[in-house]
Amino acid sequence: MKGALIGCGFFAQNQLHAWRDIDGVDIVALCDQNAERLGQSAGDFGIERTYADAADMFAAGGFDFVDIATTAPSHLPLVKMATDAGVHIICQKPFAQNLPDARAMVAAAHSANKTLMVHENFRWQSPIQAALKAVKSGAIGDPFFGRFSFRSGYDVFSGQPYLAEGARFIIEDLGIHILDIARAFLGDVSQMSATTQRVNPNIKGEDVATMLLTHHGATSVVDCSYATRRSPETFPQTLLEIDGTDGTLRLDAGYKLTISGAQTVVRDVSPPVLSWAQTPWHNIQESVLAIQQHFVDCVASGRTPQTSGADNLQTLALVEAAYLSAAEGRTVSPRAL
Ligand code: NAD
Ligand code: 89Y
Repeated sequence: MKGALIGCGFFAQNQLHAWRDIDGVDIVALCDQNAERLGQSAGDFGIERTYADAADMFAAGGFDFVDIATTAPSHLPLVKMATDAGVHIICQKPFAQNLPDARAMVAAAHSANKTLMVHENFRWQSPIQAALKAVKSGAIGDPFFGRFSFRSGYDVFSGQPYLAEGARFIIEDLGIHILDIARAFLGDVSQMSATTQRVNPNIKGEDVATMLLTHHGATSVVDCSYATRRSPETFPQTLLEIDGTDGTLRLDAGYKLTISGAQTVVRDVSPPVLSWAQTPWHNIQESVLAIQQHFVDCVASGRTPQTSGADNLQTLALVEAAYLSAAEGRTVSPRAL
């Protein structure tokens, strides 16, 4: 399978490493408006075809899928170019800046009969997968409560300076992953209420968000903070507490998974550090390999990916619902958005 990648920035380096690790995939072309980044990635990964303009890359063709690794404002035009060119698409999160754009991308891929998957990778982290497997196997009975918690003081702004500049920050950038994890465990959401705070005076958006979600038969709390200085620093771990009718599951700091059912079992579910990974990012980096492998498997077999564009509309609706709830001080139904 031949691929092309657009956006050779901070995170795309992980994606390029992961593509290199996947059997049967060859990235044959790269695109970035920034000549320096384009040249650096082309050199590092030995990719000869480079383009400053995505339209030129699609016109030249010669690839089966495109990996869109740019930030959200460019996703709609790039996805439309890809569907016009008749290639499959994997696109970074946040999928879109608003629901109408996201729906337009899903419709375009549907009309072109091409796979459109969102690179929503946090649920693919191996500690999260271990916990999901346990809950889905019935180890704690029927879950009725979840807490999905990401609290850190890690400086994400040095690698991703744009995160300090937008009117929206933690829900759109990071909370989106944790909301998706909540959906993976407890299903879709009928009601959302949220509060937001900005603690760091040097950024524009909110860096703390606390969200209460109603699922079918369960309630959850999704709490996110980039203003939490604590020891141990847990970036980029998502901590879990799930209560079920027959027991409880905890994923604690240091990737310690405790399942208390008929007996209590404690496991170390630390993710491996891949050859190209750096701690503490290794957890995220391993999930990049896992989600990209899932994309390849789905395209090859014609299956719909777990985090397809259509599925991701539900996660994006939670993001919009959280901002609306926080702004208006009321409970919001994501289905009405
Ligand atoms: P970045 O700004 O470092 O890189 C984006 C690159 O895209 C830049 O080099 C820019 O020149 C290029 N670009 C933008 N529009 C373009 C266009 N139309 N044509 C060609 N090139 C274009 O950003 P980043 O930090 O790498 O983030 C990219 C995306 O990845 C964001 O949406 C971010 O939220 C996401 N991200 C995801 C994870 C994750 O775990 N899934 C982690 C970090 C970042
Ligand atoms: O951009 C974010 C993401 O998707 O995962 C972590 C991150 O890099 C900073 O919050």
